[in-house]
Amino acid sequence: MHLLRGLQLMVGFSELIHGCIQFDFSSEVSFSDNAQVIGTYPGSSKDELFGICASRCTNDIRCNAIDICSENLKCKLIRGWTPLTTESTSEGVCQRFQMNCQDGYFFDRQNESCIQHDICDFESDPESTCFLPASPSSNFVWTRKSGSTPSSSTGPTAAYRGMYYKYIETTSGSAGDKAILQSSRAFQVKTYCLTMYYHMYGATINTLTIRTQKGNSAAIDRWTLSGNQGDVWHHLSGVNLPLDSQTKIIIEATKGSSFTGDIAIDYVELWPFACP
Ligand SMILES: [Ca+2]
Repeated sequence: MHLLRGLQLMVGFSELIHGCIQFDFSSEVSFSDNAQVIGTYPGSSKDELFGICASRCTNDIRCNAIDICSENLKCKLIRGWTPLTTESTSEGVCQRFQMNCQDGYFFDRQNESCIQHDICDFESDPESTCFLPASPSSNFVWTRKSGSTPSSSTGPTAAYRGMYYKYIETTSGSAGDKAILQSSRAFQVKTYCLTMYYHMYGATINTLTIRTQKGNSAAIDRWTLSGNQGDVWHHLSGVNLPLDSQTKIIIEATKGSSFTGDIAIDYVELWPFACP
């Protein structure tokens, strides 16, 4: 039944495109597949919605699925892989279309191919797919944790996504100690975009830094934040990282003066293009 409806929608969809680049979807995904919404666009008619979604999805590499919601005249551009947030879509309200890509891959429309991007969600140990293992030169450690950190008044009470995150436990160690995650693979010569979630809650939070280092030359800070940011996960929406085969990514947390300095990160993604 889904297949038949999908075919009917594909035919209807082609007819509805008015002056937009054709959106060449391959299948309808099931409504039980949740996905991260990256934007919503209202329209004045259903015809217009298809046009908006087609052109947006053709030009936006982050999008590999769309919802057409005729009842409230909205289209939603969504990432069609592992869920990040639960979206309240119900059958009969929204029609969802998606390119055929495996989990963890997204569809590069310009090159018409599925591309993998890097994710560290810290859900498994060891995590063979994570591009940011601990650096052997660290004098302090990132600890993988589920639930609250041991001390009150600092650290998260749960992962941002899934069960596990990584954090620095600041009950032991000395102020200024640095815990380092360092990329372990070679990159192409281009600018990548790094996104992640961070939690910096406590009276003696020190500093979280993202930097790049080419070979043995001096590292370059690309993003840094210090001090208490409240008891909440924040989204780092994108840091541009010019990379190549010789350049490493470093994520470094520095310990503060007391036990109320726990810094945590979760769901680090590296996209093979500059931040939009
Ligand atoms: Ca996680």
